[in-house]
Amino acid sequence: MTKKHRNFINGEWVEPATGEYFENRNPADHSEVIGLWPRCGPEDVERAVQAARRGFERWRKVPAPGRGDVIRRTGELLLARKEEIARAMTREMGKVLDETRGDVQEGIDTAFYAASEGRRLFGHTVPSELPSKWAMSYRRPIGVAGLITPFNFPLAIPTWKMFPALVCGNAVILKPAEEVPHSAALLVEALLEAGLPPDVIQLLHGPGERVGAAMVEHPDIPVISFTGSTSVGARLGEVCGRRHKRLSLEMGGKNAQIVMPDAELDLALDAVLRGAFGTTGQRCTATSRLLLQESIHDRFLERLVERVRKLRLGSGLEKETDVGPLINQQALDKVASYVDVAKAEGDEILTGGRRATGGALDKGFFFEPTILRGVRPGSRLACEEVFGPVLSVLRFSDLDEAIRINNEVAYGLSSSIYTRDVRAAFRAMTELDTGITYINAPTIGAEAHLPFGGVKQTGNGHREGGWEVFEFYSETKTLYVDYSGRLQRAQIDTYDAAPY
Ligand code: UN1
Repeated sequence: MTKKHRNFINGEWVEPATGEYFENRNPADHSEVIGLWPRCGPEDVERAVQAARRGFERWRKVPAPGRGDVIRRTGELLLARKEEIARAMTREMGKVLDETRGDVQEGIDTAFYAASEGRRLFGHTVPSELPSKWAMSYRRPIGVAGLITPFNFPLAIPTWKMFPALVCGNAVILKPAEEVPHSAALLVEALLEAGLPPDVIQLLHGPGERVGAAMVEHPDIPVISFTGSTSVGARLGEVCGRRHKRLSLEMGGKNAQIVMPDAELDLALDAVLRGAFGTTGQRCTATSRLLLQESIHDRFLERLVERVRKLRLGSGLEKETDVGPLINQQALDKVASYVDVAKAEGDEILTGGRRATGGALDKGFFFEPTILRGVRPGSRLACEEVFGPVLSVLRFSDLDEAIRINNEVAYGLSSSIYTRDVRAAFRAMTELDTGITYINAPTIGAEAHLPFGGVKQTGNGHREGGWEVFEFYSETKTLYVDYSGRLQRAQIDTYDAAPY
């Protein structure tokens, strides 16, 4: 019988109040059921919130370096279990083992970095305008943080949110994507084993429309962090605005790699292969546009197509596999529909363009790596996020035009330029309208200790990763200490009674 898994609420692994479950299947072989997972409802959310509130009251009193120690031990456990977690992750979401190992490593890096922040969490000490008075700020926890995470980085993205939230002294409720409940459970197990007080973390499974929506509406979850689609992010923004909640959104991208004529073309070629087809194109940072300068356009494309045709599709657990499956049937249908749009828009399909079939591939959601040539700026394939192995190629004449094309989409997460010209590189660094720009590196590959996030429709001004995320998960408190022994009036006595 298929194993029924549980939520983690109030310090226990428990069945859902709804009594309902959903199947988690392997996207590389859809006949394989990995397990049954709870399909929670609002009642489960309510229980989790009440438990998390108790957890918060306890956890906020633990000194931040101590909270950091728990996260460091979590990182050590993840390190010891890296291979086991990577395999479980590949099995439930499909990307190749090298990439799931990288995903776990990103979580480990995040743990060690966040632990070190537990010994900083700096405030400021600044001079007061009045004598015998000190002025300072420090950072306080906020409360219960609701974290809603996607399928594509089942470990890294929950840790990006959870570890800083915990180091800052908040309690957390994690609602992972329905496709990756197992990875989330392994993460929670590591946290508990590392010594996190059990009611500080709650794990709820189920669909976003039900569980995520109830979390966002709940008055006792003052902080929400979401990674997912721009359309869902917009809905969350409305609710959080109405309820005065703090909200961090990481949403879509339409990232471009620009190749200048002076670039090292071999390097640029390796980069676009990895950026466009790694994780089967299912990254927010995936390269989904390739901008080629006209003098190298044909030459570069010819070599790229040759390399792409050699990519091997299959289960991410097999060593030979370069590209795993898409996550589910819906994703497959969406990618196929974009190929239809491309045809209707007159783009030329240089390779791919259809579901990959034959042998074991028939059992999974495989799509052939696809290159579209002649995509016009402003067309749907030039502007919309596909979230699959589909690369739109656009041609430009000079850097001005490349920058213009890069910037004329609604998203702004990542961008990349290959060039040996320092002037072009600096112009790209300052003029590409994205949250992240890479010089001579692919659009993917962000590191855990730097801010991560995008501009325009990609985000709402917050960053994950790095030092900035600690500001999101804490509230600034300002302190004034007057030891003058008299009433001192700011703005008035400052000048009238000043002793100088
Ligand atoms: C995402 O796709 O949402 O930079 C995150 C990268 C990874 C993280 C991607 N380190 O591609």
